[in-house]
Amino acid sequence: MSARDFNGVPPLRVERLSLSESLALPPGGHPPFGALGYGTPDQLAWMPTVNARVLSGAGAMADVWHASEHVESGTTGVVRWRCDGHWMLGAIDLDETVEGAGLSELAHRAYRDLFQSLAQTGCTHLLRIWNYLPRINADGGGLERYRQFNLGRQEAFVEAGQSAFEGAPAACALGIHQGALCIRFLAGRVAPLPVENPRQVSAYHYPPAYGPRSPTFSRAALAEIGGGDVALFISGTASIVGHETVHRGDVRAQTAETLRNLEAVIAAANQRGTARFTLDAIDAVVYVRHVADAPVVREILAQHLGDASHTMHHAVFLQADVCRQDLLVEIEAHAVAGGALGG
Ligand code: 3EB
Repeated sequence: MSARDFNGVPPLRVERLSLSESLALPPGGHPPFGALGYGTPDQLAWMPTVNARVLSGAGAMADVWHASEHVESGTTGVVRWRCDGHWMLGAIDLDETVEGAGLSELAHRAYRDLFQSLAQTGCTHLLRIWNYLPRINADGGGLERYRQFNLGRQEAFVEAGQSAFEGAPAACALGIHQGALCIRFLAGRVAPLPVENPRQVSAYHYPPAYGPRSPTFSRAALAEIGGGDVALFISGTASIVGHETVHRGDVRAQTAETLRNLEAVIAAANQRGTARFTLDAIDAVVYVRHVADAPVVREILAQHLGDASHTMHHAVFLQADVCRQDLLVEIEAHAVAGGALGG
C-alpha cells in the first residue's frame, strides 16, 4: 500500500476484527494506528476499551484503524492520543470518585483537554466521538447525569470556539454501569461535512424539556479519508421522531423506527457527494438496554436487512443504557464507500 494517495493524504482505513484477529496484527511488528475495543482487555495502549457487556456470539471485537506508519503518541492533560500528522485517535478515562468532581465539571474538563490535544497535534477537526457515561440515567443532584454531561460538554465546545450546533461532530453517548467517564475520538485536518436527519429535530436544537443544554452532535458526518474513499460516521440513532421518543415500551417498534431513521440519515448523506452508502452494508454497534431484548432486536434487524447482509454479519451487540429512560435500543455505525464529497 502506498503511504500517500494522489492528494497527499495518508489513507485512513478501518476494519472490524475479533479480538484474536486484532492481536494477530500486524505482520510488520508495530502496533496499528489505534483501535476501539468492545469488551476487550484493558491493557493495550493502542486499543482503549468500551466497558460494556458484549452480547453477540463472536465475543470481544475491535474496530482497528490504520493510518500511516509514522505514529506519534502523547498525552495532553487527561487525553492520551496517537497521531500520524493527518489523523488522530484519542482516549480519556476520568474517574469521578478519584477526581472529586461532578459529571458536568468532569465533562467540561475532559472536553477542554480534548480540544487542547487537537490544537497540539494540528488535527483540529473532530470527526467522531464516542461517549460512555457511568450511570447515565441516574439523578445527579436535581439533574439527570446525562443532562449534567450535556452542560459541561456544550460549555467546553463554546469556550474552545468549536461548533456546538451546526457542524458539531457525529457522536454517541451511552450508559455503562460502572467505571470511569470514557471518551474516545477521531479527528483530522479537514472539517467533516455534517449531515442531519429530516425526520428528526437536530439534537443541538432539542427544546429545554430535555435539559438546560442541548446535546452536542450532528446526526452523521462525512469525511474524505484518502485513496478515493469517503467515510460515513452515523451518530447514535434511536426511536426519536421530531424530538420525541416514539413507541415507549415496545422494543420491536423502536427497532423498526430506528431503522427508518438510519435509512433517512443515509439517504441525506448520499445527497452530499458521489459515495453511495446503504443500510445493509454498515459496521453497526447495537446497544440494547435490556439483555433479554437482544434476540428480538436481532430478529427485526435481520428481517429488514437480510441474515446474510454485511450489516448483520458485522454488527456488535452491547448491553448499555441509552440517554433517555424510555429508549430501549440505539444503533450507531460507520461505513466506507468510494467517491468524493460535493458535486
Ligand atoms: C438522540 O437521538 C439519542 O449526547 O452525544 C445519540 C447520539 C444520543 C449522541 C450524545 C445522544 C448523543 O438524542 C441520544
